[in-house]
Amino acid sequence: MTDLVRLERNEDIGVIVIDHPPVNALSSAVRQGVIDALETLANDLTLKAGVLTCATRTFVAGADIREFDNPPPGAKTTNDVCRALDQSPKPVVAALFGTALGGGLEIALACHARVISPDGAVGLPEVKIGLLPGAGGTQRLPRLIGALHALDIITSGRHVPAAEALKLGIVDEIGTDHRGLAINRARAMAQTGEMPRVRDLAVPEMDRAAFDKAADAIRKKARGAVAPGEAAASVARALDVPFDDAILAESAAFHALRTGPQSKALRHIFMAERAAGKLPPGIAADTQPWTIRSTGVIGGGTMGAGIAICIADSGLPVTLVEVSDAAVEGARGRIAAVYDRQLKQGRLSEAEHAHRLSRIDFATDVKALADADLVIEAIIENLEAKQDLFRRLSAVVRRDAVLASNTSYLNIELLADVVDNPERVLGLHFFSPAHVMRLLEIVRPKRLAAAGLATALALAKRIRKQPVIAGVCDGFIGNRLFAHWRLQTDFALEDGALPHEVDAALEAWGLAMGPFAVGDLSGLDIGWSNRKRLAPTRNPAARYVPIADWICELGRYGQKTGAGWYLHKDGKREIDPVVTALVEKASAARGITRKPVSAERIQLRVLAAMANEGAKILGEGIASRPSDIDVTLVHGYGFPAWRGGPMHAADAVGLETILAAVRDMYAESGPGLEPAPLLEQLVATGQNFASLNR
Ligand code: T1G
Repeated sequence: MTDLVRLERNEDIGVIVIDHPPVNALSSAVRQGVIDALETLANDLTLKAGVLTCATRTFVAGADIREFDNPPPGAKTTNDVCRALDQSPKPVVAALFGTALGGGLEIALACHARVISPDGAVGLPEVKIGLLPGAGGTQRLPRLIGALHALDIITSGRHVPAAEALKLGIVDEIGTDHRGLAINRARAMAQTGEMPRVRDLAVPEMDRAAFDKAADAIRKKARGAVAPGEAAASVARALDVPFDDAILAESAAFHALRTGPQSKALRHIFMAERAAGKLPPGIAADTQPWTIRSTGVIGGGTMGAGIAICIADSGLPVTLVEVSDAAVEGARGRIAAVYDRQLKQGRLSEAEHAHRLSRIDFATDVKALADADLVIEAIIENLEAKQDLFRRLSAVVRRDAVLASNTSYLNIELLADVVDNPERVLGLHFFSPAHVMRLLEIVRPKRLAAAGLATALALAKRIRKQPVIAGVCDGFIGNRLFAHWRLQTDFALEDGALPHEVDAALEAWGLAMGPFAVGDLSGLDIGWSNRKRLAPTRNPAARYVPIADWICELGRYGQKTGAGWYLHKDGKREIDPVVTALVEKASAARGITRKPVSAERIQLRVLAAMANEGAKILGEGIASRPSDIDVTLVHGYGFPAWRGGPMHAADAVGLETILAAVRDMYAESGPGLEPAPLLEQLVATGQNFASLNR
C-alpha cells in the first residue's frame, strides 16, 4: 500500500481508505495502493470482506487528469484495479459520497455492491474532456441499468444524484452513514457467500432500434466532437461483444481519444477554467475575500432579473431596485416566469420554487440597499446614468460595500472616480441570459483592492459562474475578440461569400450556429450598432468603416421589412433571395468584384483575427494568460470547447500560419488589424501561446 491508501479494520471487515486530497483522483500511486490493499485483504484470514471508500470530501472523482499527457510507464491502470476487484475472493462493497465520477464510479462498478450517501452523486463525465470511460464503464453500466440509460449517462457526462442512482440500480442502498452501511452489507455478503460481479450480468433486454436511433442522435448533436460517438459505439459493444473483448476495444478507443487533439483541447479548458478562478500573479493567493451576506441589484430588465436569479439560486438574499412600482412588477414577472418554467419542467420542487422567490425582495428606492454588502447595477448602458447612480449609491450604502457594474464595455475607472471609496468598485459582466450563461467577466480597475478581487472570485464560485479577470478596455476580453470575429465574417460577405456560406463554414468548424443565423434570432437590425461603434472609434481610413455602413444598410433593410438573412419555415432555414440580391447589389454599388470564398479561408481568418486581438489583449495586460481568453470565448461566445479556445486553436494551426493570415488581412483591411507585437515575438522566438500559460 502507498501512504495514499490505507487498510483500516472494523472487526472482520477490511476498510480500504483512499486519501489523496483534494478529490481522491486515481493517480498511479493510488491505483497501486488499492491493488496492494486488495491483496492484503485477500490474504488476511481474519478479514471476511472489504469496503472501498475515501477520506476527505468525496469518493474518487476520476483518474488523475494531470497524468494523461505523460502516463507513468508501467503503472497499473484503472482496469487493473477493476480486474483485482473482479478476482477478489471476498466481497468488496463501495461506500460512495460526494461525486463518484469517471474511474471512481468504474472501480465502484467492479465492486460487488454500492451504497451512497443521500447528497452524493455518480457520473461518467469523460466525454466532457474528450474521452470515454476507459475502465469498463461502457460495459459494466449497461449490465447494471440497461443500455439506453447507460447511453444517456455516458454520452451526456451528467451527474446522477443518489436517489436516481438507486432508482436506476447503479447503487444498492442510500444512507447517511454510508461507511457503516457498507460494512454491514459486506459482512452480510460474507456470511451468505453472495458476491455478484457486474461483469457476469447479462445486459437487460431492450429495443435495439431505439438504442441505435438514440446513438445516431447523439452523433448528430456532437457537432464535430468525436468522444460522444465513440462512447456510444463502445456501449453498443456491450450488446453483442463478449465482455473481455469489449474491454480491449474500449481501452483502444480510450487511448486513441486521450492522445487526440480534441481531448487535449478539452483537458486544456478543464485546467484553464480552474486557473482563471485563481487570484492573478502579484496578489497573495491567501488574500481573504470580504463577507457577502446581503446583496442588491439595480435594474430589473432582462439582465438585472437574470442576475437576481443567479444570486437567489446561490442561497443569498437579494433586493432588486427599480424606478417605479410598475417597473418592479415588470421585474417580478420576468423572475417569476423563469422559476415557474423550472417548476413546470420538474427542475424545481414546489418548496424550492417558493424558497428562491422568497429570497428576492423589491424596492423603488436605493435607500433599501443601505446595509447591502454588494450592489450590482444593470441599468441602461449609458455612462452618465451609471455615474449618477454610483454617486447616489456612494451616499447611501456602506463605505465597504462592493459596488459593481454589469456594463459590457464602459470604462469602470470613470465609475470608480465618482464614489467615495474607489477600492470597492469593479465590473461584473454577466452574459445574457445571466441565469444560464456560465461566463462572468470580472473587470478590475486599477484601484480595486486585492480583497475586492478575491471577493468577486468567491462570489463567482458561489453563484456557479466561470470567472475570468479582465482589465479595463473597450469590450474587455470577450466583446473585443467577438467584434473582430464578426468583422471577418462581414468582410467575407464583401469578398464574395453569401451569408449562408459563412454560416456553413463556421458551423462545420464547430460553432453551434453561424453568425448570420444568430443575427436572425435577434433581428437584422440588432448588433449592427456594435459594429458601427467599433469602426469609427478605430480608424476612419480603415476598410471596415465603409463596410459598417454597408452592413447597416442591410440592417436598415431588415428593420424596414422585418426580414432576416434567411427565410425560416418549419424550423428550417432557407436562403432569402431578396437579401442575397441585396448583398450582391451592395457589392456592385461599391465596385467590388465578388469571388468565391473557401470555408477554409473564412475559418482561418476568423481564428487569426481573434488570436491577433487576443495577443494584443495579453500585451496590454488586459488578460493574465492566454488560457483566460480561451475560457472566455468557450463559455461566453459558443467557441467549440473541443478546439480549446482561440489561443489554443491558434497554437494547433501554428502561429506562423496565423501571423501570415494576419499580415494579409492587415494589407487588405488597414488600421486596427495590425499584427500584434506579441504574436510577432512568439513566432520570431519559436514559442506559442501555451508557453505563456502559468
Ligand atoms: N484529476 C486531477 N485533478 C482533479 C480532478 C481529476 N480528475 N478533478 C478535480 N481535480 C482538481 C482540480 O484541478 C482542482 O485542483 C481541485 O481538484 C478541485 O477541483 C479512467 C479516464 C470533482 C466535481 O472528469 O468535475 O476518470 O485547482 O475546483 O468545483 O475512465 O473537479 O485546486 O489545484 O473542480 O468542487 C473523470 C473532473 C476523469 C471529474 C469537484 N473525472 N472534476 O468540483 O472543485 S477521466 C472528471 C470535476 C477518468 C476513467 C477516466 C470537479 C469535481 P486545484 P474543482 P469542485
